[in-house]
Amino acid sequence: MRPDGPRPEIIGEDSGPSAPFPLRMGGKVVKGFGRGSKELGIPTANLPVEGTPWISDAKSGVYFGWASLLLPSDHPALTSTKPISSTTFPTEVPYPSTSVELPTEVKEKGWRVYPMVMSIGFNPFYGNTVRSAEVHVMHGFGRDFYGCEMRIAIGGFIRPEYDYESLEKLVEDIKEDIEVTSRSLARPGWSGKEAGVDGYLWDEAASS
Ligand code: ADP
Ligand code: RBF
Ligand code: MG
Repeated sequence: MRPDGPRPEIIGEDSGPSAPFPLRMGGKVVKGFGRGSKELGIPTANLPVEGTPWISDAKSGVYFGWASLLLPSDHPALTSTKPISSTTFPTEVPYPSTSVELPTEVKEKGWRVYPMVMSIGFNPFYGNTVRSAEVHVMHGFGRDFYGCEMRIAIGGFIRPEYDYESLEKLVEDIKEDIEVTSRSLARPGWSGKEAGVDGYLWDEAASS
């Protein structure tokens, strides 16, 4: 169960992530258990965990950092300028953005980079038997992006996963996770290269 009491408001050193972070993984967004957005109002893009060497040794819990997506040219997120919330409830801290401008040809291909908060583990509240990696992208999309290529650079660990007495308590903590992520990534050392915002996120190796 979750311990009572206040949580840290910000994670990590001001100068940026500390080893072993940033940790990276990527893959195509797959179908999950189908209860993220519907039950919680917080959609999570599930990533296959096979092929990520460090994941079996990673502590289960909540992590934060940056996520990239290769969106199809007709996806509303590429053209819409109106900001929409990524959740069905308001969060109090504005979403940060990267300090790195993506190369023009990378943007033209459809790559975008957003802040993210994610869970790696077994979802004790639901008692899953397989380990999952699910990413809540902090951006309002207006449409699903199943099958799209996603890359992530994890900057740090927020907290272990807990079981909760109710769904409301779980959602309350996830809201806090989103705000902690916004505050943490808003610092200068957390939005550029040292935080893993580099060519890995837009598949530079493949295009050069
Ligand atoms: P599933 O159980 O299949 O993962 P979810 O209810 O968790 O279903 O919804 C996840 C899907 O919602 C993602 O795969 C993606 O296509 C879509 N989606 C829309 N907005 C977001 C967002 N901000 N973050 C993550 N996924 C999102
Ligand atoms: N599930 C849990 O059972 N316990 C948790 O502490 C927990 N924390 C989460 C934190 C974040 C930021 C996110 C995105 C998900 C978390 N989940 C947690 C997973 C949640 O149960 C899951 O998204 C839904 O079950 C949909 O698969
Ligand atoms: Mg999901």
